[in-house]
Amino acid sequence: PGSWGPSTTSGRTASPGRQHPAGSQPGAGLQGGSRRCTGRTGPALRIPQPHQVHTELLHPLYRQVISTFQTEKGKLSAFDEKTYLSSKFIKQGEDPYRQHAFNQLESDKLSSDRPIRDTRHYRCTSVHYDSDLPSTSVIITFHNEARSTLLRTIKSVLIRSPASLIQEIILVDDFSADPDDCQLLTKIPKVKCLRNSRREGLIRSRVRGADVAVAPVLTFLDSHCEVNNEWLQPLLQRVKEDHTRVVSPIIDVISLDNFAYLAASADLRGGFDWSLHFKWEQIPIEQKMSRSDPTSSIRTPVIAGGIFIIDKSWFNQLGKYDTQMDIWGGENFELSFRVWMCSGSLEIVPCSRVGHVFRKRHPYEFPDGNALTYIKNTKRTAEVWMDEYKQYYYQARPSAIGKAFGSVSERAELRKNLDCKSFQWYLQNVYPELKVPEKETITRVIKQGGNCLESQGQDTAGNVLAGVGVCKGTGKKMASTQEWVFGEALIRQQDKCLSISSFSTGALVMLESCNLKDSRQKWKLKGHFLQHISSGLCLDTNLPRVLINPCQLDLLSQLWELIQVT
Ligand SMILES: [Mn+2]
Repeated sequence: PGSWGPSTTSGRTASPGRQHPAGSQPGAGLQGGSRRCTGRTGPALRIPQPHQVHTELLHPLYRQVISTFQTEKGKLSAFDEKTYLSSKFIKQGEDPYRQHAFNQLESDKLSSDRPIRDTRHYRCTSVHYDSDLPSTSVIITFHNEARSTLLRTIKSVLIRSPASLIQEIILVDDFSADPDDCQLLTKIPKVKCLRNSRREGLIRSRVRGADVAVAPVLTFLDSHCEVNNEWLQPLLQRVKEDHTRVVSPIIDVISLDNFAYLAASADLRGGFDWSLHFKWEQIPIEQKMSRSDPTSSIRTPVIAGGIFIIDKSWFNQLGKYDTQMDIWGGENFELSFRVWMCSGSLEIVPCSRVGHVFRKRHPYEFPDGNALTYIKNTKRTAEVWMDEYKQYYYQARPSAIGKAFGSVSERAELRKNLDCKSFQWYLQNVYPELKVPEKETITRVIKQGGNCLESQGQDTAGNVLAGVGVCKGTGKKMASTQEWVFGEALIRQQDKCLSISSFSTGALVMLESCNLKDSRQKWKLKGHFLQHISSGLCLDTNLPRVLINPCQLDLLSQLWELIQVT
């Protein structure tokens, strides 16, 4: 469900909704990394054409791959695909976007096993994986998915995974209008179908699927995906090496308009802001610089949530999901915080690629409304996992204040029993890039008689000028050009800070983009002076401009009065 995705290398934006792209990245897959897969022997699991080889001369692993490939193809042909699809083809004259928020006509036109471009970095093809990887149960939940899209998801898994690694594909039909959408697919080998008797949402549906899964590893997959070559082995390898790793592929983009398969940038990880809005963001520059191996995995503070792999016993031990969350949204934060804070880790494995149709809207209804559901789910997350930092969530999402969210005592108990670390630990160790807002944002006016310090627009060189002008407004409502915020030695107006143009006497003072490390922007209040810290010079007036001069007592042009506005 939903929409979460990175931008593609072609520069297209493909992630509306809660998850925004962090800018397109040309040259996907060209970044390096520090991890090297270890402990692997034997050939890569690529499928040669049977007629090209004498199978008796092959390594046993190749022989096995060829034979399973052939039998899977044979078994698949037993399923009456034509009838399954044609009964739900889009009708002439019908809006192809109406039901699914993507172009169903284009999906219906494509074959269920169409080839897609291998979007991995070329070095991925020579990485070797263990021959004894654990098998997985693939869990796909859906609600009224287009048949052609759902079938292509399933077939891509069967065709592009070593058969021995796919234990089963568990479909959880979350009360779709037509039970046959799911039921008929059970004629395909390994495919099982569970149907909810009422709408439960993604979270409870996934837990239901996980509870019946028999393989040691769970793979959660969205219902409008296509997995790419060798997508599964790199993920299972990471989980096999350390069962507390929760791993995601790079999520490529399947166009919602023409179903073209587009490579996503390989330099992105999951991030968020204080309103718990997911976004794709660039890997921090230091990490990027130290990456020498493009096949190595990328630590990520959060996962997008639609596609990931987790060890089944670890999933259970960690408390599965918060099943009081409804329909969709926010569950990825809850899981991500829980994994990190309770001594696991999250990563994106760049040699695994899975395509996903990113949409601009949810194609289905939320019984309680989209916004309210998202607030309930993220509020539960904040209340259980964010400690005192939840204040910043409420500050960023004031509509969550006072909203009902049910009891979280069970989840709080779970956190205690798992002996998880604090959210402060998470911020310091996993996501130091997330800036903590200033504790209080009191705005003030800076007065000199009847005049006020103000920003005065840009000069011809594009600099934002500072100066003094007649105070505008009264009491609680001042002109925004005359309101200032103090904090961390900065005197700030939105993201612009009061800054000296040079360190010499008489230098003009202007506004520049705030930078905590720039000593030109640091000030302190000393009596009635506003003193620039490193030069020791004082803010002075030369109407209508402001500048710095040696501090001089009783000089009215250096006398400032701070008045709190809010
Ligand atoms: Mn989706």
